[in-house]
Amino acid sequence: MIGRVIKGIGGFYFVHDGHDTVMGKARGNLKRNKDLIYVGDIVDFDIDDNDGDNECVINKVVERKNFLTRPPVSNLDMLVVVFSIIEPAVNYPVIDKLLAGCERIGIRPVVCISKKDLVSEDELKSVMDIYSGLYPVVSVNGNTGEGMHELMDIIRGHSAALAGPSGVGKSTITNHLAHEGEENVQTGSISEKTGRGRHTTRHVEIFALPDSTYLYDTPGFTSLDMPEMDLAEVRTLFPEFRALAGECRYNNCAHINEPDCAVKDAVREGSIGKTRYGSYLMMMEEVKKWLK
Ligand SMILES: Nc1nc2c(ncn2[C@@H]2O[C@H](COP(=O)(O)OP(=O)(O)O)[C@@H](O)[C@H]2O)c(=O)[nH]1
Ligand SMILES: [Mg+2]
Ligand SMILES: [Zn+2]
Repeated sequence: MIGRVIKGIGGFYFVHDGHDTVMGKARGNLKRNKDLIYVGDIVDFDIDDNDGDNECVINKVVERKNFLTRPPVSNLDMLVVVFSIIEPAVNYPVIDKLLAGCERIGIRPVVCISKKDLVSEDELKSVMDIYSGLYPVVSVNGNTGEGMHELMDIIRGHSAALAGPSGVGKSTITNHLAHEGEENVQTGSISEKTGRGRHTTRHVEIFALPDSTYLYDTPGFTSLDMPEMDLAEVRTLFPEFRALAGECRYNNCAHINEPDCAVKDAVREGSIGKTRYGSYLMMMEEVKKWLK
């Protein structure tokens, strides 16, 4: 049978087969390599009829679509990049780097603006407009649950994790989404179920939600590993720059000092966000430093 590993504790794995969760161990030959099974792995398993604690035995890990090492998870379809506009104030380079990291790894990013109750409609719209042509954008209020169904509809049928700075409301959103499909939305009851505090997520664990939706509950990551990259790769991670390919005077335009640059024109006209371009320049500087 085929299932997804949704939790691992001390050599035991919890495998969700689409309906139920069974607990078991890896077959002997799988165990020899350390860390061979990641939370998120799709595995081939058998139900173990022998007496004992095991309900299943894992035969094999299906080839991973992708994996991250910090936190260690695999097979993510989507990353929901969460940030508030104030409290805490948005840090565009941090957000844009997460989005660029998704582009690089091949994970679909979703932009989620939290704490919409703290800003005016106009302010919210101006930030949503920066991203709305690029990625799915949703705004949410963790106090009222506003926007949570919309976010659920975006991730439905996919495996998704929340990322973003601490304090922006990721745990609050997780609590809402984990109860999608239930009659009464009750913040805080995740901790009742799992017996741990809301703010003390230490292990990665996946919530199996309705409609084959898997929500990865991680300690929260604020950045993605960005291993060696050359300068020319940075501009490929901005979809709005890619859309203008061939429109700059120079084919290999870095969109910085070159004349007749379509990207700089778009920034001037406002069709590319100033903050997006600012994040690009910052990433270019960082890569230059690594290359030295
Ligand atoms: N005003 C407001 N506060 C929120 C909202 N969502 C979460 N918070 C508060 O922001 C704080 C941080 O939330 P938390 O979910 O722990 O953020 P995390 O660090 O990203 O997991 C908590 O005090 C929440 O009650 C929201 O939509 N509006
Ligand atoms: Mg949290
Ligand atoms: Zn250019």
